[in-house]
Amino acid sequence: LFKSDACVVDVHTHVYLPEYLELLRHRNTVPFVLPPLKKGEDERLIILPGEDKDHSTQNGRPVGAAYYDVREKIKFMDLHGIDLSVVSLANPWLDFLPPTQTTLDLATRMNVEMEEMCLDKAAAGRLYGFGTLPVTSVEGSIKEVERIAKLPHLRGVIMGTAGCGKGLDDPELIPLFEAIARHQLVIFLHPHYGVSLPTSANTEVGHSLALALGFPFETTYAVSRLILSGIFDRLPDLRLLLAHSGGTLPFLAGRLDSCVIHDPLVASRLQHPPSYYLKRLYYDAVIYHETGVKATVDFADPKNIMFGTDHPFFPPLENQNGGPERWMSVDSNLAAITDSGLDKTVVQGILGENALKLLNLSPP
Ligand code: 5CU
Repeated sequence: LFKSDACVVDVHTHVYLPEYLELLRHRNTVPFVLPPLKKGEDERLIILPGEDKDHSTQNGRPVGAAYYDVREKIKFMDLHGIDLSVVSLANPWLDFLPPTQTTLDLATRMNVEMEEMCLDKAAAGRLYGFGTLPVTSVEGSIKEVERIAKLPHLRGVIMGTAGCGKGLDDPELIPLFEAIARHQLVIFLHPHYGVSLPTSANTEVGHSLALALGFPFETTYAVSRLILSGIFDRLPDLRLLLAHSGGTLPFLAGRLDSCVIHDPLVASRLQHPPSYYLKRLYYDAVIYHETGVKATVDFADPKNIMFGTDHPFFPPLENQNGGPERWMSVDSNLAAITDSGLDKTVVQGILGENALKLLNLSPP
């Protein structure tokens, strides 16, 4: 499908570090890991809110070696022509743990393990990482940011939209954002919770709508609230990379501007309309369709957009030929970039050069 001499960097790729998976194995409320349904099959991952309650999702999804083994990550990268990956812990990170010393210590170990994974011989110098925060403790998270900044392969932190429990516009988070900006780290903002949607008679939709719509709606809402809090007037250097092309933000930015401008209470708190700040954020290109890529390029600076895969999520359902098989989820994201009619330099930027620059990565 795709052959490129450009450096390809995957900024949206996850791992469940072994100690984290072990923690989930010992839990019986969401998030948790269930034993295999049948002998010889993989364990099952149950992580999304309410996933255990709905008939169509209660068995979760298989969690095999691709979710935790660095060699599988590299095999996947080789198969898809990916030169470098910036790996992050997968959701729901440490969001569900209380602000205890145990959680703070776990976060420190997660970050050391992430650094070690990048240094693993099997990684052959092709991995970087985003760190994990014990986010229910702001003070603990600030200390962890100081540690992350000293780990040579970590370039930022992955964060969900809950903050320490009250969303990203919680004033309690300001010192944490200040620390992240001071250390020139990037926040990779990723959804997990979805949004409350009207009740429906048909609940048999599996994970599809929570992932396709709930995730991007959540990002859209959380980032809009963050912007309305005025954080970017206070911290113009705070760098945010938004998962899934910013949810629906490139598409809805005009409406957000108009509604804010017509609301004097909110407008008076901001120095600029929301799209001014949104255009300065960073976006992955995990949107699976050229319309989404083109909308993001059209809206934000094309230098702010970066290729991602969401590995190890969305693997092929069945391997028809038994051999290594390219992932449809990856190929749709690649095709959305390479077949979009965009300028060659824009395409090369999205595939890798923008990430090399933003995250200060050494090309292989
Ligand atoms: O399939 C899923 O549940 C997910 C998830 O939880 N997180 C993610 O990044 N992609 C897919």
